[in-house]
Amino acid sequence: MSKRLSTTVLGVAVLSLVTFGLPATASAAQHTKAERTVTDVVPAPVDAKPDPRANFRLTPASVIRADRDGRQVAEYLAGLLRPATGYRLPVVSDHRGGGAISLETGHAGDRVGTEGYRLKVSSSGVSLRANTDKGLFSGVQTLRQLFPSAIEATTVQKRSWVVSGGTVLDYPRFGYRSAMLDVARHFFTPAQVKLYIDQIAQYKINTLHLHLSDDQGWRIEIKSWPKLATVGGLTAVGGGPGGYYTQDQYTDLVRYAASRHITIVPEIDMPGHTNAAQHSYAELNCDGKPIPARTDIEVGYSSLCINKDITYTFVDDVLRELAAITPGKYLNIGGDEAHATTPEDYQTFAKKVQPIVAKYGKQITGWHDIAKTNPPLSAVPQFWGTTGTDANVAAAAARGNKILMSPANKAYMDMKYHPQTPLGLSWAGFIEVKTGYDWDPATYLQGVTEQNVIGVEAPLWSETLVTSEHIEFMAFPRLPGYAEIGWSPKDSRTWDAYRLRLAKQSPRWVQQGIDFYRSTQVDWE
Ligand code: IFG
Repeated sequence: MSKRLSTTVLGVAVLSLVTFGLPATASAAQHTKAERTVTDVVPAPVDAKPDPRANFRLTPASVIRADRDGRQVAEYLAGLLRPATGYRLPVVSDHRGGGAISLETGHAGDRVGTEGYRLKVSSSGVSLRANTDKGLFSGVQTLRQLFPSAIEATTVQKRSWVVSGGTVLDYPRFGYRSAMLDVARHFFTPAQVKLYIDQIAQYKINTLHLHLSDDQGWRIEIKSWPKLATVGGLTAVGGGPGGYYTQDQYTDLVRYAASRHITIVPEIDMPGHTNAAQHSYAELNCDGKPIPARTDIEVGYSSLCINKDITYTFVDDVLRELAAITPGKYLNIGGDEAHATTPEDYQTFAKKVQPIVAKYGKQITGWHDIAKTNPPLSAVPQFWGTTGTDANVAAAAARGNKILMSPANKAYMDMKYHPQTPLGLSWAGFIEVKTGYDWDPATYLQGVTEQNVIGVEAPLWSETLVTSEHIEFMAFPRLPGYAEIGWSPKDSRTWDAYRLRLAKQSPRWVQQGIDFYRSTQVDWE
């Protein structure tokens, strides 16, 4: 081969190596363009400053560095990033040089409090600092959204991973940001509940209220009253197979939720919504006679027997066992729709039961109907009305009770989006995405203002929901809006700006396999 020809061949070889070869030197643009910026994040941060010159590229050599207190969150972050990147992303306690995502706890300043964080993304690395691991977890949810949405894929995606540059300083407006799942009307398995936990955790929700008992089903094992689960757990709305959590399964759910920095709040609804319990134990009925199981969706016909001693033995045993496996500070004792309990009996029941919660070291939360019983000041009535006034709730707030806001005509995710929505109910009205977003917990109720509000909850009742797909269709896209209402500064929340950020969330849901409702109010990506 002539010298010139061999030189040409060599030249072509070198050129091709460089262009397609290992040490990628492709144009800088391909590797530094970010899909998102810090101003796209949901919930909207307190302060987000983009810096496109500071994009960070994750590479196979990247590491996640964490101090001891940040290790659990670092491993969680690695678990989020490894599947789609295929990178090793070791979690290390020390690392010299750049290319690291570093998580540090402590000295983040008082302004960010216990749930906030400071995030800085620069071309040399990512720094996330918070006063607690809970704050790091919040920051990781923000960092996650600065990656391309393909990061949510569960299989390796051959592409570059550019994280949008900039700084974020963030902390929540309300400390209690909750979702409720009704596992009583229809039972959802531990795996289904864990899936929902992961879906709500990405929007900084920190509480999951499980509605564990109702007329149609009892869903938690109580060892001193075994038939509650073995009989009361057999049924469900529509006659389905039902189910229940053993105490071990419930404990595992509590642990899983805690690993996502979510606290479980268990609800035993009483004195109404008790048919499953009274079907399981005839002695709980005033006349001691058995009553049939109910699988319809009527409400307000059942009541514990207020003047029987066994009722309070039952309540004490249930709350004692539940408190023992619930590390969170609240037990929810329901209290709604006690239409089969006289007002006097309702008061009698409250006076006997509320001290039992305290005896087991827990604080009360319950539907706002409990406000009329003058509960302890540590109790949190949960507003579920549909009008802007409620004298009992305003009085409770005036006394010093904090109110959890979940007005049914704004926050009930089991409400249909519109009349043709195949799932859900409509007694509180239709809740399109904008309706669910465009309200404020501190101005909804007369006499309940910012300092009276502990936070917001988005309940999802399951009369008409059977599968995880049903849960997802009703929760998405509304749930991120409630998360933003609970987290973001009030004056930075406008529908016109939010709907643009919400649209950019949808590719993540597609990657996560969430079949969300494509509201025409949003120009989905
Ligand atoms: N109201 C009942 C729920 C459920 C709901 C469905 C409360 C507090 C209607 N009580 O909401 O049991 O049936 O939207």
